[in-house]
Amino acid sequence: NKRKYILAGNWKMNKTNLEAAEFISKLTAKIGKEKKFEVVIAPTFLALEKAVDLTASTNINVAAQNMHFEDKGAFTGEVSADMLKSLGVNYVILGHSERRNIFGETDEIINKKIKKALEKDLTPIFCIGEKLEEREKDLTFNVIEKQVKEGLYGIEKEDVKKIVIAYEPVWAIGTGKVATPEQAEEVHAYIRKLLSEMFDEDVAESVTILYGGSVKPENYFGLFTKPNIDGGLVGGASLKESFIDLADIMR
Ligand code: G2H
Repeated sequence: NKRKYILAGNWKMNKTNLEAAEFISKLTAKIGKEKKFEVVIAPTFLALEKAVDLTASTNINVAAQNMHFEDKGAFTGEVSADMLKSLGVNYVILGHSERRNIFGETDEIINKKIKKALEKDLTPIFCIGEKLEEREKDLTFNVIEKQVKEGLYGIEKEDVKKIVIAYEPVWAIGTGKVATPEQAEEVHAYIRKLLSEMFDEDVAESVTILYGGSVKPENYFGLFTKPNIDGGLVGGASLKESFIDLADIMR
C-alpha cells in the first residue's frame, strides 16, 4: 500500500533537557537512516529545539505533545502552532487520552486543534480510543465513531489524507495490558471503513493508522504485521533502548 509507516515515541512528561539530549544522541547513533519507515519522537516542549537540532541529519522527525488552537493571545501556559513550526517541529500529537481524561479536552477542542495544525502545515497525530468500561459494554465502535466524526468534522478530504491517526485503547495505556493484534486490527479496519464512508476509499487507504498502548519489542511484531496497522505510538518503551529495538523490528 501507499501509506507511510511510522514509529513514534511519546515521551509524555519525562526527561529533562540534558536527559533528552543524551538519549537523542544514543538514538541517532543507531537509527534514523531507515527508508522503509519514519521515526518520530515527541519530547516535552522544552526539549523540542534541542531535539530538532540533534536530529537534523537523520530521518527522525520531532513532534510536540500538544498545542493550542488559537494563533496567539491571552492563553496562559499554552503554545501555538507557529511557535512549534518556528522551531522546525513537523508533527503534533493531538487528543491523547491523557489530554482528554486528565485535562478535559473534548472532541470539539481536538477538532479545532487538528484544523489549526493542518492550516499551519503541522502533521497531526490524532489519538482516539475507548475506555475499559466502554469496551466491556460493547461500545468500542460507537466511541471510535464519535471521536473520528467529531475530530474530523469540517475537514476537507485532501487534508484528512495528511493526518496520522493513532488508535490507543485507554485500558492498554501504560498498564502493560496490550491489545491483541486481532483486537487492534479489528478497530483499525473499522476506522478505515469509517473513513471510506465519511470521505472515500482513497482517503481510507491513504491515512496512516498507528497502534498505541503498552507497545514494546516483545509484543510489537504481531501488531505490526497486521494489514491495517501502519506502525506504533509508543510511550514507556520509547524512553529507553527498547525504542531502538522496535526500530530494528521495523527494519
Ligand atoms: C499510549 C502510549 C503512548 P504506553 O499513551 O502514547 O503509552 O506505551 O506507555 O502505553
